[in-house]
Amino acid sequence: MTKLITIDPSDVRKPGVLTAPEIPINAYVSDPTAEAAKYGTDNLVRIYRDMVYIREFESMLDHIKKEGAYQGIEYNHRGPAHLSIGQESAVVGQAYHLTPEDFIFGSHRSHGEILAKSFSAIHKLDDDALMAIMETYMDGVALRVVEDFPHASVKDLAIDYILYGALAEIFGRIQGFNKGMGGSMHAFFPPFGVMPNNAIVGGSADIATGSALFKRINRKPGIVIANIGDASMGCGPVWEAMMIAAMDQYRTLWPEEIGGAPPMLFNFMNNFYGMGGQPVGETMGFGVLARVGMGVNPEAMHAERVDGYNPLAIIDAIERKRAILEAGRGPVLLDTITYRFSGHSPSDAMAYRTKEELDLWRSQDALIGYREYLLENGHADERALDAVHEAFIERLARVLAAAVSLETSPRVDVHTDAIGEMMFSNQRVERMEEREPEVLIPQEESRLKVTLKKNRFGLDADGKPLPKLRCVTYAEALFEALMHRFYIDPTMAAWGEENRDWGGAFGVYRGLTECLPYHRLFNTSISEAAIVGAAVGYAVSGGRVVAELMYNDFMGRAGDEVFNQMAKWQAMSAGVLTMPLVLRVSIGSKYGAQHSQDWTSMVAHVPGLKAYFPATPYDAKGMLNLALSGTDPVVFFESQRLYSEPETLVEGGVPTGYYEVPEGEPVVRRPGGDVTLITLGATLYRGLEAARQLEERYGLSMEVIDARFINPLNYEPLVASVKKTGKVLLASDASERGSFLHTMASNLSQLAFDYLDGPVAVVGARNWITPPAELEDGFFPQPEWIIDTLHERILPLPGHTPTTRQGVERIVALNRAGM
Ligand SMILES: Cc1ncc(C[n+]2csc(CCOP(=O)(O)OP(=O)(O)O)c2C)c(N)n1
Ligand SMILES: [Mg+2]
Repeated sequence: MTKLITIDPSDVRKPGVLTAPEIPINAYVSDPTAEAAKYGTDNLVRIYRDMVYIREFESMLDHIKKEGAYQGIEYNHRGPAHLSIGQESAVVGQAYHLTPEDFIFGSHRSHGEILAKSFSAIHKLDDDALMAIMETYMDGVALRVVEDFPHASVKDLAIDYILYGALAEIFGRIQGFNKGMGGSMHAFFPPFGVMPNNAIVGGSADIATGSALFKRINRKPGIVIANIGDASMGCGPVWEAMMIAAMDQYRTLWPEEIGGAPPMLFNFMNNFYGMGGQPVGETMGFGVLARVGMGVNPEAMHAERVDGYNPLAIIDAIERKRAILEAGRGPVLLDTITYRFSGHSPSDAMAYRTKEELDLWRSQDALIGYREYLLENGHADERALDAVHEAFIERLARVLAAAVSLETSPRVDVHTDAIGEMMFSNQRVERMEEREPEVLIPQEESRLKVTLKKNRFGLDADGKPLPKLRCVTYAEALFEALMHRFYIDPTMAAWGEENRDWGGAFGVYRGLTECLPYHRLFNTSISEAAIVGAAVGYAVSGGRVVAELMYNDFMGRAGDEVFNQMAKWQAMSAGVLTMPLVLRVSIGSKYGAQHSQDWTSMVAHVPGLKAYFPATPYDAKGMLNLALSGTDPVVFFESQRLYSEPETLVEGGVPTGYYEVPEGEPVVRRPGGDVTLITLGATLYRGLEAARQLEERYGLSMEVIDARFINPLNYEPLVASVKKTGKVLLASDASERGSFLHTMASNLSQLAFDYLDGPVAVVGARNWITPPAELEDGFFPQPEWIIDTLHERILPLPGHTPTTRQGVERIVALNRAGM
C-alpha cells in the first residue's frame, strides 16, 4: 500500500527563498496589576516559597559536600551533587501549571526540578490523593519516617515526605524514591510526574520523546518536558529526538483523531555553560540557542528564548506552549536562560569564569529580584518572607538528620543479591492496558491467511527440502509472533527505519501495514539513538514497544540508549518502572565490514539486558512470543542468513498456535556422545554439517547444542553434555576475541573441569574486518574449522590432515600480532 505523498518535480524545482518565523526573545512584559489579578497573592508568595526551599535545599547539600555539615548535622556524602543554585526561578516557573499528568524528564542537575514539580503536585492534589500516594509508594517506607514530624496539614507532611524521599535517594538509602539505586543524578518520583533524570548529557531528549509518543498514541492527558542543558545541543541524540518529535507524518498520515504531534517540549535550561565549556562563543555556533528551532521544521518548533530569571515569564511561556502541544502542533523548543552560581559540582575550581561575571549575575539573583517584586507590589512584607526562610531551615535540618542516620535510613544490604534481583522485573503481562487494540482488519483477513497455510516444516517425508516459498520461514514465524501480540496488547507499537511500506528492513513486518494504523507501526527518521531512546521512554511510561535496528552494526549509533538507558532504568528505579521493550537487531553477512558484525558479546557484557538469539523458525516464533509477553528489555538478535529459511530441525515444524520457548534453556539439536559443540546463531547449521562429517569420516558422534539464549542462560544442560563427552567446542559468527563464547568457555571450564579431557576450544570469526561476500568463507567459521580445531587442540583424529591452522601456537601468534 503506497502512502500517496507525491513528490512533484515542478514543485520542488521552483526557485524561491525560505523564510523562517520570528523567534521571540525575552518577550514577556511584566504587568504587576494583571499578574496580581491573574495569580493572586497566595500563589505569588508560594512561588517565592518554592524558590527559597529549593535554594536552601541545594545550599544545604553544598555545605554537606564542602564542609561536611549543615546546621550542626555532620555527614560525609561520597556521591555527586550537581547543584542548581541560581536556577530556581526557572524550575518553579515551569512547574507552576504542570499537573502530575504532565511528565518531566531531566538531567544530572535536576534536584530543583524534582522539588518544584513535586511542590506543584502537592498544591494541586487533594489530601486523600496525597495520602494514598505516600502510603502506597514503596509500601510507605518514607512516610513512616516523616509522619511524626510536626506538620500543620497533609500538604505540609507531603512536603517533608518529598524532601526526605529526595534526600534519602541522594544519600543512597532504602527509603529513597528509588531505594538509593539512582542517587543524586537519577532520582525521580513518578506519582508526581517526575520521571527519570539522566546522567548522560541530553539522554532525556529521546526518552521524553518516547514518553510523549506514549501519551499521544494511547490518548493520555498531559505534556512531556525534557529538561536538558544548553550544552546538550551538541549531542546527536538530542537532534535525533527533535527529528522524531517533528515528523510530518503526525499531520499527514496518522489518523486525525489521534490529535497530531506528540506533546513534546524540549526545554533547554540555558545556564551558558557545559561544565567549563561555553556553548556561546566557544563550543557551538548558534549564538542564541532558540535559533536551532528554525532548522527543525517550518514552525521553528515555536521556539522562544524566555527569561528564566523571572518565574512569571516562564509560567506564561509554559501556559502558551501547553496550548500548542495539546493542539498537536508541537514540538516546542524553549531556550530558558538562567545561570548557576554553584560550580558544575562542588569540587569545581571555577577556573573557566571570572568573579566579575558571577557578581553580575548575583546582582540580578532571581530570588532577590522576585522578593523585591513581592514587596514592591504589596504581596508580603519583609518579616513574612524572612519567616518562610527561617522556618524552612529548621524543617530541613530535621529531614536531614533523619536522612543521614543509618539507623533511621539504612542502605540496601550489598552483601545479598538485592541489587541483582532488581535488574529484571520477570513479569508476564498479556496486555499493558485493558482495552481493545486498534487494528484495521481482523486477523483472519491478514497475511496470516497465507503463512498459516504454508508447510510448517521444510522437509518432506524422505527428509528432502520442500520449495522454500511453500514453507513458513524464520521471518514469517517472527511475523506471526508480532501479529499475536499486536492483536492482544493495545499499547503495543513498533517503529524503526522502513517499518511500514517496506515491511521492516528484511520483510518481517510484511503484512502488518495492512493490519495496523499508522500510530501503531511507523517509519522514523534514520535516528538509531532516538529510535531506541524513544522506545525506552514509551516503555517506562507504560507501553509495550518493539524497535528495530536494521543491522547490529548500527547499534553503535544507539550505544547509550541500549547500554545506559534500556539496560538501566528498571534497576535504577528499584523496580518502580518496567521495560517491556523488544529491540530487534539483525545480524548480517555479505555486506562487508560495517554490515556483518555480531556484537552479542557487548550486549552480554552490560548488566540489565536480556538477550535472545533464535536459530530456527520454531524458536524465532516461540522466543519472540516469550519476549513480547514479558516486561524486561530484550535485545532480540536475528540472523539475515536465516530469514528465508524454513524449519528443518524441530519435528512438526512451527506450530500455528501460540507457544513460548522456556527462557534461558539451550536445546540439543543433534544428540551425540563423543564431543560437544555449542553454537550461537546461524553457525548452528555449519556446526551440524561438521557433526555430519565427523561421523562420516571419523565415526565420532558430536552433540550439537544451540545455546539460543545469551542472558539469562542455564548452564546445567551444557554441563551435563560436557560431563558425558569430556570434550567441548563453541562456535559462533562473532569475532573470536572477546566473544560471548569465551564467557561460556570460561564458565564451562570451571563448572566441568573434572570431566574435561582437554581444553575448551572456541571457534569464532576472524579478528579483522568482514571482507566482501566473495571472501567471507575465510572469515566466518566453517565446518572444516571446527573439525580442525578438534583435531589440533582436543582430540587428534587419526589420518586427519588439517586444511586450516587452528593449533595453540596460532593463538599465541595471532594475539601477538593483534589479530
Ligand atoms: C554524554 C556525556 N558526555 C559528557 C558528560 C560529562 N558531563 C556531565 S555534565 C556536563 C556538562 C553538561 O552541560 P549542560 O548540558 O549545559 O548542563 P548543565 O551542567 O549546565 O546543567 C558534561 C560534559 C556526560 N555526563 N555525558
Ligand atoms: Mg549548561
